Amino acid sequence: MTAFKQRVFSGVQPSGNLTLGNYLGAIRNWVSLQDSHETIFCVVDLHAITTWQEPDTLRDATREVAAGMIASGIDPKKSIIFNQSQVSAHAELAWIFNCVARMGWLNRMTQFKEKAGKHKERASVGLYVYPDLMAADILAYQATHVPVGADQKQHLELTRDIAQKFNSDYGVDFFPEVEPLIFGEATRVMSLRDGTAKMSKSDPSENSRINLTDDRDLIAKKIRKARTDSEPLPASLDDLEDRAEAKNLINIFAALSDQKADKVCAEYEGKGFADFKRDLAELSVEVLGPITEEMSRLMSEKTYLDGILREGAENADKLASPILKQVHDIVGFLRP
Ligand code: AQP
Repeated sequence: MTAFKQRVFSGVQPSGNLTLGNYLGAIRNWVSLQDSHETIFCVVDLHAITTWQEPDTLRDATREVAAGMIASGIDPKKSIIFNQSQVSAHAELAWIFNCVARMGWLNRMTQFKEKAGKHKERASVGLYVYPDLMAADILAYQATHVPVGADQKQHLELTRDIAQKFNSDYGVDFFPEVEPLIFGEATRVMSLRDGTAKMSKSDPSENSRINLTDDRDLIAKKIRKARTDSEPLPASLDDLEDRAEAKNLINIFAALSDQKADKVCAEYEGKGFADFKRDLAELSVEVLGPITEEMSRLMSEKTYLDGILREGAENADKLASPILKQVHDIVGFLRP
């Protein structure tokens, strides 16, 4: 008898180059789940267009995210890899969830506030209802576990609220409770220029992030140029509470070397940043170099990547279609 495997869903937006944040906060953690769970990984292009994307760039970025997943160790034989727009259940279920979620819930979402900034009247409606689409991404597969960076925690709480309200509105026990899986020493990787801002694909400053398309020299250069302070490193992470940039670099070092952040601190106690940055640059190049090189090789194999995405979409659709049909029946949509 085959043991029951819990279903995992997660995604990345093709809204720019993959960053070290996407890698450490999300993709890297997906790899180890492939053997123990049924895993579905999605390039969420419907999410990407909540802010305007140039169409050809979006197509390239979609392949690039798929290449990044595969180069990081996601195995298309073990996991479903596809792009969201190819499986219509996502958009259809998102509409139903737009009618389940409450305006008050969405008004509390900090990501919308951060991304829309002072100009929320000019933000797209899509950006506002983004969390409803995210709930649909997960629940279209009745997935129960979602490995993400810490920034997505609030959206996952909303997913739980939507699932609960749907179940209670229609008197069913249909959508499962979703668990966020947030792990590693770098659950929130910060900008290399400002330790209080999240490292993000769409930050206008290239030096704020490491892209998985950067070559070895550029990775090392960005680490060397990362903002720090003039104090020596302390013995423990607790002593870095007011030194956001230093804390971020320690967390990155810890995540890349699979160590606890406190251990890294202890190792560099009393030293200045010159030594530490030299070692971090070396470590980053050692870990990321093979991934960025494999990604760039895969990008020259468009037919292969498109084949993976096509097959992934077919398999994803086979899982989501019957679930969506049941949702239609529950809601009362006539299927004559
Ligand atoms: N800085 C980060 N630290 C840790 N995890 C992160 N993630 C993103 N940035 C960091 C995680 O990566 C996964 C995919 O994120 P996404 O592409 O769907 O959207 P995002 O969180 O909005 O990422 P970006 O890079 O900031 O994109 P833009 O600039 O387009 O908005 C998620 O699991 C996320 O937690």
